[in-house]
Amino acid sequence: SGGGTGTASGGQDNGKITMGFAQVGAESGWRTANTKSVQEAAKAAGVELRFSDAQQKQENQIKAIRSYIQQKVDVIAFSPVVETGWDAVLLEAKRAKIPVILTDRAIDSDDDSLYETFLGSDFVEEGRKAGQWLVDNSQGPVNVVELQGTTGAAPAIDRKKGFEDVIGERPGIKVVATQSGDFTRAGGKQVMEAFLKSTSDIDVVYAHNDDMGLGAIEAIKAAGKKPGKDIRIITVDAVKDGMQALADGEINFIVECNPLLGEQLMDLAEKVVAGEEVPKRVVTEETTFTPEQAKAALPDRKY
Ligand code: GYE
Repeated sequence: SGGGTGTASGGQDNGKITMGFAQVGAESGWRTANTKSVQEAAKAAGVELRFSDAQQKQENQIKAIRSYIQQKVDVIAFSPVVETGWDAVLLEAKRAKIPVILTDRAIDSDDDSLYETFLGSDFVEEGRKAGQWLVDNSQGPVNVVELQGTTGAAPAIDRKKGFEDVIGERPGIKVVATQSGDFTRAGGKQVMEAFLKSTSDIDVVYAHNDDMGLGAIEAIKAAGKKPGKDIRIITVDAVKDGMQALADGEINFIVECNPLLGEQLMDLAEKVVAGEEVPKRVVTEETTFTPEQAKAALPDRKY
């Protein structure tokens, strides 16, 4: 278990590392690409992967982690649905000497001994990039509606914050309505429909992911308006469907968030299980895309 690669662990025979991975769900194109990346990288690294899908519910994730502890896996990796409420179960893992790696999303806890490392994006920075594009590409008053990710999730909290920090420099740019669309296409569509009814003069949609932006596009079209023109759209992720909409001019700007974390995760897991030191924080590298850049990138886009 945690301390080494010996045969003492119930989770392994034949020297293979066993990883319990508690995934958030299958809410978005990003998540699907992330799951595939983790599964493929485990295979390539010879890591035995036990995989669970929490359907965006923290209680399911806690159950999955408890079951990995019982199974005495060598390492637990998970992408926390929400930021808070993890101390108890992570303390159980710690007592069982099973190291924990946070991937993609962080937790909010005073005790950073509850995990070895956190691999993932800088979501505040992503929000800042979205805000900066808007500041650089608008004049006069701008009414923004915001489609937030899952309530309490690190990317929702941080992407909101980063965006607000930057647009705060420009008193004319205002978020006039904000609500969670749960990172799903259906959620984005539903919330946008409501916004279109309740809010006149929407200039810009800021969606915390591509899927919600794509849902908003459907709602905007159904209301007889042109996405990308009558209402400009900024999203985060840069999955294929988002990039296609960007190339087609229906989205105006996308901030990239890289879901291909599998290889780095397996690397970190091997080191942690071998008792080697790893950095407490590993930030993934990301860029941004305009329509022209999306057209150029699309042919080679892997997800
Ligand atoms: O942006 C969104 C997904 O945690 C970074 O979760 C991830 C986010 C991603 O549902 O599409």
